[in-house]
Amino acid sequence: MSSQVKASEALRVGVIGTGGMGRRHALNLHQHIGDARVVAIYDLDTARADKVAAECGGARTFADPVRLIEDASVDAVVIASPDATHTGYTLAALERSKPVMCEKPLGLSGADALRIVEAERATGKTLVSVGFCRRFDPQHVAVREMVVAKSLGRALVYKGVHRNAEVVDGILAETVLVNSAGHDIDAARWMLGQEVKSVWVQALRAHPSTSPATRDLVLIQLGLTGDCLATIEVFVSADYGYEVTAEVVTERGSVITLQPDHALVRSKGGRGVHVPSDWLARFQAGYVAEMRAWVNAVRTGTLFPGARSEDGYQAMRVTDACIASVRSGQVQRLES
Ligand code: ISE
Repeated sequence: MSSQVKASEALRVGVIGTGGMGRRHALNLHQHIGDARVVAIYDLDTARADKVAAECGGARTFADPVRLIEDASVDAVVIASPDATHTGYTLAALERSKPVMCEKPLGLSGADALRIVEAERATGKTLVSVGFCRRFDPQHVAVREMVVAKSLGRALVYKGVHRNAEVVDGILAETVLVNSAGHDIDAARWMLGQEVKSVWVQALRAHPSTSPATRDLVLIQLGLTGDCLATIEVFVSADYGYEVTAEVVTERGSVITLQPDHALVRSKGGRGVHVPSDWLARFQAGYVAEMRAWVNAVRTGTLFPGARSEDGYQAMRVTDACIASVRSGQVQRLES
């Protein structure tokens, strides 16, 4: 049992950032995880912080995120603020020995994420968990079980498709890689159990209506240490909706995630299923499972079964190489 939390008491969680992801984590903790209580909220937008605090049963709001982290009423912290703040807030939590669930990415670069790995190592404790939610998505878990069991022989190729409906005009390939592709890089590592040894990345502008610098479709090829290959399409202005698939091609077939559809709708001239508009709808089951596993790990003082600081670092280390490749047009090799 963690030193801060007694067996009978709920884990007292502070949430930093109440945008889409932060609010979803706060509400999941409040509504679906009985062993946790949201006791503290911070957001630069104080009106938004007040709203989420009220939705979570009257949590305290803080004017400063570091004051929230160090407050004695907070046992553990969820960081879901903008990407550029993740490293600083996670380091602040480590300085105060507070367990932290940091949304991806763990930093804006491999160097940022490595600072966290080293700071955590200096505490002598495992305090950092990373929000790669696909590790708790039932569809991704089902695919990985077959890959690990080698039910269809050895894995050969990981094929990821990651589509968002729309993003701001002028998005750069570097932003797509740092903010979005980390999920797919982590999923490839996690499903195959291998590390990335080479990357080749290209990017294009999908819509002529966007500004010339826009690169909203990124195509990533990976070479991995177990002689597997991976191809990942990250298309962040796909227009039709939010859709993610992961397929692993094996010696004797392939296994691919299904969409968590609930109904097939027949209407005049057509039959079809709903396509979610964003990740909050698509991965809700995964977010709840991830947060439940994190709360349980912190309360019992056991290892979080999802992504930890090393995984957050590996994702950013590979992302650094992807950025170098998309800029140079060349294959980038990673030191083993
Ligand atoms: C967002 O932060 C996520 O984590 C989503 O899963 C991803 O699809 C989206 O591109 C990111 O911006």
